[in-house]
Amino acid sequence: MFYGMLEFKDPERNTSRKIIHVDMDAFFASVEIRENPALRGKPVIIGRHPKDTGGKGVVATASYEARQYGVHSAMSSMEAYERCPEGIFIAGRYELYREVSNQIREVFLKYTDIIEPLSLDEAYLDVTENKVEMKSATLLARKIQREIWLTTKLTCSAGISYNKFLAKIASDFRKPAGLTTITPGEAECFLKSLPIEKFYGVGRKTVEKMHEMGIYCGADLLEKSETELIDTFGKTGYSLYYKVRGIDLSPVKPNRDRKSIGKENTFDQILVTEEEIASQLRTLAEKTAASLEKRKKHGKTVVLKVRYANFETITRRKTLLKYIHQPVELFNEAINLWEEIGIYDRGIRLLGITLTNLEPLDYIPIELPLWKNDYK
Ligand code: DCP
Ligand code: CA
Ligand code: CA
Repeated sequence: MFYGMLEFKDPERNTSRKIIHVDMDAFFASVEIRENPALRGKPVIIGRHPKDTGGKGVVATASYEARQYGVHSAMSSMEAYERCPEGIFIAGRYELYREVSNQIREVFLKYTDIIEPLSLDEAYLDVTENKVEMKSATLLARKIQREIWLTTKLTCSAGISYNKFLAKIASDFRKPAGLTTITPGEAECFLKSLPIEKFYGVGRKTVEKMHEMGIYCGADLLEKSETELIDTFGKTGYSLYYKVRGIDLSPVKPNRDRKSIGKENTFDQILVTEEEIASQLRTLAEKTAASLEKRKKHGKTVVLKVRYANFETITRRKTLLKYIHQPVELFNEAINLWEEIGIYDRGIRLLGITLTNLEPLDYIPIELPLWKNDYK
């Protein structure tokens, strides 16, 4: 590819990775049916009844029975009601769905740490290297499916391939409780016959435009040149040119953990006395500690933030030799930093305590010889 004087090497197919995409079946609806088995086999619609909302509101999802009436996600509840008057409308319980989402994540974590959630009910897993040293990603996916069933009593569908794009399409291929593997050898044929609206990342507008151009499936897309696709669809066109050739090099990106945890507080009344400051720092230390506790983290760099009455803001930080997380430890370090600043006669409008350099609470650092720690 050429951009003026710059030349980029075209991406090549890399089939060495093993990627699984897992997606729960009719997620919110299945959770509700599990909670109330009387709903099984019935058309369940997740969303408030239009009668209760004055006709407003949309459908989050629907059981497969309700889908037979043409009800689907993002449809207005009113329309869903018209299509399926006997539908059972249930307001969503997101707390509960989040809980289930955490449970499936725990299952994934048994097999790999390289997990990229796309939403509450789906994730990509890179299992090229995995914690159980299984060679077959297909067998591993089956194991994960079974384990999700045993822990949540919910079904999911899995797609397995050598890149994210194919894995995602594969998980959608047989639903519910499906399992589809697309091998490097099968990819070309699979993509050729795939309808254009099934290409992940192709929105409704793009589909319309594709149809106008006579593109209905992968085989039609294959005939278009890279330039034409870029000219018409920009970045999407560029990426589709390669995807339809079975090339998608994007890595599974684990959601990076938060880099720091802390609390700050702006005061309605400017603080002037040492006692007030100490008492506020104590409160902040407690809140920060509570947050650390919740996320099961400890850290070894403490940051104190001070904003004076005139809005001048300073921060002071200190990296410790050991990890801390207790309120009293945080408070002591914050007070030390405060005393280091050593200006006691200015009003303060904001204080903040933050801990960075975080690690999981159960992480035991390897003790380095002292000389290596010296310059911290
Ligand atoms: N969701 C939503 N609004 C949407 C789409 C989805 O609130 N417009 C919620 C409800 C779904 C969950 O996200 O249960 C997962 O979305 P999916 O698109 O994966 O749909 P389902 O899991 O419900 O069904 P499928 O079996 O087709 O995956
Ligand atoms: Ca789903
Ligand atoms: Ca999903």
